[in-house]
Amino acid sequence: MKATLADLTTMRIIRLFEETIEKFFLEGRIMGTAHTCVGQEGVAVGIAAALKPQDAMTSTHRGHGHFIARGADPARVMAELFGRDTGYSHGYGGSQMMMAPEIGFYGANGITAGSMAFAAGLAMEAKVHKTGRVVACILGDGASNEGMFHEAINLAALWKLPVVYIVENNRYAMSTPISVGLANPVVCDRAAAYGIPGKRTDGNDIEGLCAAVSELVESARAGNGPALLEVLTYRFSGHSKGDPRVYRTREEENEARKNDPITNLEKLLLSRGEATPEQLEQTKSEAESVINRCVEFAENSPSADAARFKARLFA
Ligand SMILES: Cc1ncc(C[n+]2csc(CCOP(=O)(O)OP(=O)(O)O)c2C)c(N)n1
Ligand SMILES: [Mg+2]
Repeated sequence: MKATLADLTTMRIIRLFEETIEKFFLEGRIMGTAHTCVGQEGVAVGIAAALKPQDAMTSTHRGHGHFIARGADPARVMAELFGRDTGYSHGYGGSQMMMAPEIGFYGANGITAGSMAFAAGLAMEAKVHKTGRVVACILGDGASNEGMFHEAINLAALWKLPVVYIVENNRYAMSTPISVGLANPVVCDRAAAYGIPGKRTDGNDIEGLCAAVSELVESARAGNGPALLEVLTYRFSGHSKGDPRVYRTREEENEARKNDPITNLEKLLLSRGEATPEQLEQTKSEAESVINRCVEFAENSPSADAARFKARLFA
């Protein structure tokens, strides 16, 4: 992949989407909660760019960015958060229960590591029916400590399933830093236990990340079985809405912000002469108008409706 202004726009849309909904939650304009991925936009865009249309992606509780990068209509994602009938789950799922198989997105998932066995199942279907599909299963560093991590990777390795497990190592699981949660902070080392390739890459460099994902995805497609890719990133936002982030310092956050994936891509495009400062600015206004449209669409959509929902389910 050669990153373009379009990738920058997508990353900005994801960031502004997340910042906007965080504000709406705090204002009580939307109910429930959500986990935003501010700072992790490069991971979403880099992974999505490595997948083919027939491939599948599974996500986490922090899934809006993955979903939008995979091609979801951000207006329908917003509508779901507003509890509207036009949302991806007709307003009944919310942030962690959105799915769109028609674009190869097999769901956010509120269960930590919950998508891992599900992804192995999707990969098994691909293998049995020889569809040529590969599954990219995204999980967090915290999820790598769940039993499901080991169960799923063991079976995927044993049966040589076409699935690539991608760990977004954002250094925290809720308030627990990896220094307290991981006996070995290098998550991809665990691949050796199952005899599969394990790699680490930088989530703030979308071209490098995309190349790493592509290599493992194409190897899985060729029949070589699963792999474990660890992506180093950082969530600038709190764990979920209103998190005061007392478990880390503002200095640490400021340090991490020096490696912002959006700024990195801006610098790359400028240095290669592939964008002018004006074009970079224009991506900001494009993202703003997309998000304004999303809010307008969500607000003007009909509320979730039990009768309509039921009729669709049993149609
Ligand atoms: C099985 C299960 N255990 C615990 C939780 C509560 N929980 C929600 S998010 C989270 C932390 C996940 O951390 P990580 O996998 O690193 O993802 P991140 O939040 O950093 O994206 C936990 C423990 C849960 N949702 N499911
Ligand atoms: Mg984490």
